[in-house]
Amino acid sequence: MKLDTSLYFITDSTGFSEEEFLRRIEAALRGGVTLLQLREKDKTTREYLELARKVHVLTKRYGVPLIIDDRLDIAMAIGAEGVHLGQSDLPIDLARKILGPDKIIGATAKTVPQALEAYQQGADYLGVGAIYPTTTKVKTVLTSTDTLRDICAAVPIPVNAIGGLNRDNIDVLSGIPIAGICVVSAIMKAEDPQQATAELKARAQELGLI
Ligand code: TZP
Ligand code: MG
Repeated sequence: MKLDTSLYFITDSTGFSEEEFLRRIEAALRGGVTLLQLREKDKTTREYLELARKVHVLTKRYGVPLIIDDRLDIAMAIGAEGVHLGQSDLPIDLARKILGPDKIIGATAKTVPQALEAYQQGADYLGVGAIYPTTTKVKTVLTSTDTLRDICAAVPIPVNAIGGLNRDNIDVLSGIPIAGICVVSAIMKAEDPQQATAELKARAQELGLI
């Protein structure tokens, strides 16, 4: 499956029944997300694995690669297309050694040195942020759009902006050569996730971001 980070949906099942969570994921896929990450922080390994299996059935149906946050073992166990690793997770070079050249490895970077290191170790894309404060469960600090721009210039791989982004504020990214945007709440918590996805995509296209 081809890597297209232009509209990258990162999920958060907090507060949803499994049925509603999966329904929202399918709606986002119908709305046009190009990459999907399953991100679970409070589940047991077994729970994470079972949910990943179910989400993978959906993403495969829509031809969208599934990225598993943090957990290489779960990504491998279900045959997911890739894994996303932060600065406290397994180092990118070790993950690459284990996964081989074909799986997608994403990395979080908040500075140019972190971005260069992740790229040199074999990351396929970078997530950079938080651009705005976020209500999503995450330990993060803000990253300026200047740093985002510097990171885009420093590495030849796709760079995505993340953090508090929605249809009404992504104009702040105009003119920065990002490959795409990552969102959680803008889709996950939308009244109509399919429509929210389609509208976000249209806005990002209108601004020339993707
Ligand atoms: N990393 C930096 S900000 C963030 C992550 C995982 C959460 C983004 O969530 P939202 O709801 O799109 O602000
Ligand atoms: Mg992580």
